Amino acid sequence: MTNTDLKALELLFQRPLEPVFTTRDQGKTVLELPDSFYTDRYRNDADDVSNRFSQNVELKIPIQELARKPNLDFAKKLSLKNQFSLFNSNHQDIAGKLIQLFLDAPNLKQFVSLAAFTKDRLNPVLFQYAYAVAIAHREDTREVPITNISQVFPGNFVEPSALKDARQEASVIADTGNRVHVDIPRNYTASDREDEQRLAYFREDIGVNSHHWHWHLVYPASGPVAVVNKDRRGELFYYMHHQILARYNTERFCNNLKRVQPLSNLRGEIPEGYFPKILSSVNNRTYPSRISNQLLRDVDRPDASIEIAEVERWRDRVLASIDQGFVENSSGQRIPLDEVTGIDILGNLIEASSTLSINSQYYGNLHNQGHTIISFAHDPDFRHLEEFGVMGDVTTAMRDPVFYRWHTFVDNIFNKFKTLLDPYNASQLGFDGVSVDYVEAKLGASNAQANTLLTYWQKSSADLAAGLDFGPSADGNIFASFTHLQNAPFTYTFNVTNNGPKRTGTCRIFICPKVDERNQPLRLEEQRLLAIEMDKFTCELLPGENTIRRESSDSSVAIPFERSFRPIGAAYQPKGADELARFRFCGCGWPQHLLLPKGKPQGMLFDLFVMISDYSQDAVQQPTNTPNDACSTAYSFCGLKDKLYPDKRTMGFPFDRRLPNASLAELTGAFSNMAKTDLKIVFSDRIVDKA
Ligand code: CUO
Repeated sequence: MTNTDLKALELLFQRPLEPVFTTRDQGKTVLELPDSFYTDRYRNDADDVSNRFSQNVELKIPIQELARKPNLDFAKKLSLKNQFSLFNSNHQDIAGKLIQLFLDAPNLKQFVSLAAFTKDRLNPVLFQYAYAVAIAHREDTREVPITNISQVFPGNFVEPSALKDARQEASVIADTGNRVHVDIPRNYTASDREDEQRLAYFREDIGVNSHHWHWHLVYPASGPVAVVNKDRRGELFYYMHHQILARYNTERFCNNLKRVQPLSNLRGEIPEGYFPKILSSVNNRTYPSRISNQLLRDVDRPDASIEIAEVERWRDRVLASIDQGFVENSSGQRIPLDEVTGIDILGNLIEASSTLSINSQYYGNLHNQGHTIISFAHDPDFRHLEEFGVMGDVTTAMRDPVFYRWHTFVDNIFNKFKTLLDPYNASQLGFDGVSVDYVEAKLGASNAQANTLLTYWQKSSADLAAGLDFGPSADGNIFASFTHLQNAPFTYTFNVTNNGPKRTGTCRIFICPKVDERNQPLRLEEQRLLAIEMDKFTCELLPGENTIRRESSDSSVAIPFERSFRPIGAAYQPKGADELARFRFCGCGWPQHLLLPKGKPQGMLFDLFVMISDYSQDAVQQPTNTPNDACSTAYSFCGLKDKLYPDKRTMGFPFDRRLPNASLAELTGAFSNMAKTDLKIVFSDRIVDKA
């Protein structure tokens, strides 16, 4: 990146808790601030401080004076040491204003100045969030890569003793190349006395949590309309979280646990306790824990107040609206919940997006306030001066078993709406003259057996340096090793006969578990709610026989490990324009290493389901002049940047609605454009070191 302004923006992701004048970019670069930028703490020593940090640097980037200093009073309610929560309406509001302020900066230089000026005056997590949203949405910052959140605030993702080791390693061993990898322990949050611990590898996976953070970053619920009002965002809120639950429930079957029970009763005890043992960067305390069998109570604190009865009232109103088939806006107008837009309306209203909800006064703030009540269960009236637990933070919420219980409650509301719609009919499901004759999924090895896939543990490492503040010198890489589930890459092959002219189809691949945790067969209605989207892509069908091949690594759901944990320093950045474009906003996507559920050592059976639908009914006309987006591989959950969602069917099609047949076999028997085969996932309990 030759433009020093863009470089400065990139550097502001580094060392989030250090003052903005300290060296960045491995000690090579410093931002030269106007005197008026120094906070009161350093103002009298501004010369000293700036001289001290500008010795021996290779590059000084001058920061322009601000034309007008912003009034930051709107953010006062959130102190620099408070925890910041996207589920908290006050915090959402503050973030919305800050994003608007960033977007309003008239040019790149003034945006850089504004960011440098505000950074040390605002809560650092708030700053990093709003800053990342602004970078993602400003026209002039398209080339700035957004640092992965696990690197900005590593404490939210890993066991804190690993960070201590990392700091020590960095202070003792000057040469980055000689530093050992710091090991993040496995299974550190509970013992196997706790059944839920069997899923810890999924809940506490760094890639899973960073995906979830990234999704909420791409689809904020409040803020400037231009940022919030993205194509089908409410529907995508439903679908992305629905898919997380399908995966989680299937993962539970693999570990002999039953499906998640929805948290429908906010008056009962929550049997699942959770002790996160991770550190919040802003106050250097571990996130509060929740004991087993905790009762939820009304929250009445300076930073949040919500009564359980209010949430129940919102829930009842939403459910009643679904039964009636319409919602009412604030002027009492009835808006039908139809089969195309109904789910999008409900998604924004239930989440709730204060900017997009059709009537936030009446339908309230159901999903977010659920997060809030649960996250303060340990100290609802602030008598112990404790902050929220992991459920209050999008970077950490998925670690807690109760996340899945709350989201199952939310998902059941969406599913209820979908279940009331008519089942799909033959004209919606079929594709005349197209027949899928054969499907298989196979590992790469030449002697591999078709339809037997493999999972195992893998030990990988990622660079956590960006977020390590006050290291000995502003340098270097800190590699942390951790163990995660992995799957061996595989290839799908389908044989398709096209008894018509050349045409285009959309190939949709799902896997559905066949049996539950007790080995009892699942009905189609259960399978459809557990269907896991694996991939979706368009395919050209020539007249006659076609063979379609697709690699698991090309999945429209997932992003590669390397993209989740890429190093982002100048030395790593690609030169070519296309390559550089890839470097942009591309961190959203399900982690490829969790593409397949774990399976079982003896093998676990799934239905591999393939459907080719008629592209002429699926295609979406993108508005002209949208910039070419180089990272569109994970669009199923994340959409395309600055574009319409590229599939006209409702998300999850054909499993989002009831189906006209009694079983999956009957369905694929009735429609030639669908096929299924038995697929076995075998888990091998060994740890493979990443080469
Ligand atoms: Cu993603 Cu509840 O929406 O965490």
